[in-house]
Amino acid sequence: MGTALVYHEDMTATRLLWDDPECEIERPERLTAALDRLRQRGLEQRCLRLSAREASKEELGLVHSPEYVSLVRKTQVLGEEELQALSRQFDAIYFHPSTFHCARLAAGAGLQLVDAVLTGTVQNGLALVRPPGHHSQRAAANGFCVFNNVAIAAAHAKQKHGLHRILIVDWDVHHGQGIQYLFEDDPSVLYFSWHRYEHGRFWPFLRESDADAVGRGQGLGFTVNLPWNQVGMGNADYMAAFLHLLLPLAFEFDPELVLVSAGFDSVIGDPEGQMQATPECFAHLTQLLQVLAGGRVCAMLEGGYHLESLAESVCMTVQTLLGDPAPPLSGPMVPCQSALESIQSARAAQAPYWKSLQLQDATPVPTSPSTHSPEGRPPPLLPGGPMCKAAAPAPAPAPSSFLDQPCLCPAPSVRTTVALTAPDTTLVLPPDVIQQEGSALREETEAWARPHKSLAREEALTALGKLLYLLDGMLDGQVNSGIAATPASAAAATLDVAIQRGLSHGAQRLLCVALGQLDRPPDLAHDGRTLWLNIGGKEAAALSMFHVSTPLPVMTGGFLSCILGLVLPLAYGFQPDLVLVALGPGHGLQGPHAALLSAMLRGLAGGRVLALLEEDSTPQLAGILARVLHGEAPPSLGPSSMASPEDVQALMYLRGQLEPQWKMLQVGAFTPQK
Ligand code: X5A
Ligand code: ZN
Repeated sequence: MGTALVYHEDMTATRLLWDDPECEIERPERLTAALDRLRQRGLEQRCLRLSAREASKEELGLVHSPEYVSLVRKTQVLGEEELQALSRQFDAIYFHPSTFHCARLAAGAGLQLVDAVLTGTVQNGLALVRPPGHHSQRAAANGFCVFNNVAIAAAHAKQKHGLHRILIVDWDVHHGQGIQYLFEDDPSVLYFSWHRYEHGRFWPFLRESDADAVGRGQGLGFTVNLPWNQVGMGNADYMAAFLHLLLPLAFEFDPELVLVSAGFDSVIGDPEGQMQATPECFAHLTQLLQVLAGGRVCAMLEGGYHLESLAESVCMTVQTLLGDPAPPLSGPMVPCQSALESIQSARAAQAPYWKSLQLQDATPVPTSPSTHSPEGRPPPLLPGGPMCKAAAPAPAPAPSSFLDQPCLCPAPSVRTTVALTAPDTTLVLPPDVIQQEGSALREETEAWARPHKSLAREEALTALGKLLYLLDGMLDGQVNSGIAATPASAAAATLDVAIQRGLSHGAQRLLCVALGQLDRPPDLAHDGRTLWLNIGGKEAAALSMFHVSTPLPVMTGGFLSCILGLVLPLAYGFQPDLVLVALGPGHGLQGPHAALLSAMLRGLAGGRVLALLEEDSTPQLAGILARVLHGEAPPSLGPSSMASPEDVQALMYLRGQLEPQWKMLQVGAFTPQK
């Protein structure tokens, strides 16, 4: 449905007119650098370009006092001396004769974006604005911010569009205390912010930036602060924060709209943040947010002072909003101790208000699940063979070693290919290519099928031929993702062949998520090249770190914690370059659940995901999966039920078994007793 890019050149006008080392980083080039890079990448041209308008006095009045708005209006006619004197009345602020105009455009840009998304003109978008907004308060400018762009947009979405639940994700490296103050008692706005804190020793030095500030009155639990107490937080830390803190709450909240205070001073290279996360991380954060609110995501620029990193991160965000798959994350996916402590303390502070956090943090890790094997003892973890270390903290081969292989080049010309037998689906593959007696593909298909009795029938053989054709397209980099069908009786064998074929044709690490009754192929080596994850097994079991089975959670809440707390941490830790998702016999997944799982797995392997369905799946299921793999937002699941005690038990058991090897599973660290 499209992505809006809201901008106005006039917003480059405001600038610092005197000497002030604290404020000099907030420069006009921030906007031009971001926009130039978007053009270079051809991303700007793919967006719906909207020219920003000024917010009205009434619109500014949604969050600011009339006196404050007129004070800012008066700066238009002040001389440099007076501007400087007024600026000194606020913390980290400069005024310029153009400030009022720019700040009204910045707020107006956010309003236009929200209107475009909520009227269905576009699916999502980014407002590239200056000055930023999240520090500004009802009657105060603060931290380069004059009007609170995101807060105004949220108030407008409530007032003009009648929304009841808005999620604000503030990934800027500073605490958006302005947004926090404006909505602290408002349960219709869930505000999440992570920020450099260093136990209160970092600007803006506020006690209320800590994890125990959780909102007040009706708004208790609707302010979520994640203070970083050390610099150097990286991709694994940010991903862990989303998987283990933000997303469980966000799904439970079930927002109608997601606003992002998109500051990029949290990226590597930024002088303010001193963090380590790479620009690609913002593609992943964006993609994770796109599964909420039916994909209605409005991002607005806040900070970001390293021009190169800023431009690159803005491109990653826009590219992802446009539906392109996220580039794989680099570096070992191991959150640091300090990050884990922060995440744990935020979870503990929020637990009284969120049922998605309650059971898990209250349940002691069992040594054996109640549902486990009749012998009563779980099988020991196998060491995992020679490649075991590949997925351990210091991966060898390093992820980058496979990223430059030709079969893995990004952005294939075809994003999603569909190979289904149903007549009403777009069939990209000519059937005769596969069926032709003596054709190369036919012969190869027959050779792969020979060891499998279930693949002897013509229908099974034809389906396998199509799947192999599609898989080859993916491995060659011509096609990004795909969806294929197979007769139910041939599902296991077809999956087996797909795995072997993937591994022998260029995939270094293959993640297979098998739903329903699909056994791990018997001859699959424990060499660390395949991570086998079965959802729908009889019991929770980790036969090795690469062979995990868990029952299908009965409740939606359990399904969500299974994805966020198990599947994605394992998947991100494994760093596959090919993902197979198979909906096998008795998978029991409803369309929206299957769509959500597939949408989230798209974050792996550069979106190189092949979904395998049973032939008699409904056209609706095939359709929804094809759309999601293509980059469309999955439908929202609605308010989620609580996980059942059995669901939680299975998850906690597996976490206990697997945490030593898969560090992304860690939800928190125990703070040493003082
Ligand atoms: C929007 C933003 C930072 C202010 C830092 C003052 N403001 N030291 O990133
Ligand atoms: Zn900032």
